[in-house]
Amino acid sequence: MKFTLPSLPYAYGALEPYIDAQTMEIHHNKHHQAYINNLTAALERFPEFQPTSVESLLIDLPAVPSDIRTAVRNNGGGHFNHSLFWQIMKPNGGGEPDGLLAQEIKKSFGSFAEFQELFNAQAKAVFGSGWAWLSVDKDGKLVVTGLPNQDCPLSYDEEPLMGLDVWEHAYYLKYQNKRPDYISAWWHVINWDRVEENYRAVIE
Ligand code: MN3
Repeated sequence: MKFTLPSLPYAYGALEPYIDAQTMEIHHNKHHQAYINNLTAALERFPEFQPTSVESLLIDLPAVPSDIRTAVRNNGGGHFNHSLFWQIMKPNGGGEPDGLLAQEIKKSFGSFAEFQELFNAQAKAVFGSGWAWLSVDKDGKLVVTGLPNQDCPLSYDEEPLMGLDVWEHAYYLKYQNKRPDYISAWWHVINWDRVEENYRAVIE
């Protein structure tokens, strides 16, 4: 199984002014690539252990040889999480979702505004590095969580629909210490069509 860097579905500068081109380039080309390199290096130590996908690794971390389990958790998570992150953003994105997901958000959280408030609170509350997530739990319910480092909802029996990277490398060049400003800006680049697709893939 060979892991490769997915190309971005838009140019590095396409999410300006909300996310700057230099951050996007370093984030994609250096950080994401490093997770792939480190994941590959870890798995090369156990050639008899052949995963079928990065998802399968994260869904069943206890099945990973214990010597490389932490490396797979961090770097496999890094690869999966960033691959999803690039897809759920787009230029001229933002606004509010419609369709099935919008109905479910309303049912689960009361309103889009209440969902957004909860998601923002989780993103702000991540201590140090991590992500905020909207996922579907094992009972089919929408859940908003904050997870540390590169932990992936898949490892918690949840299907991630969208995630916000709040590692400093995701925003520091433009926003410095002002994580809340980055979080507010990010809502302008969400690709709701893609998040809706992710939701349908889980429930259908
Ligand atoms: Mn990142």
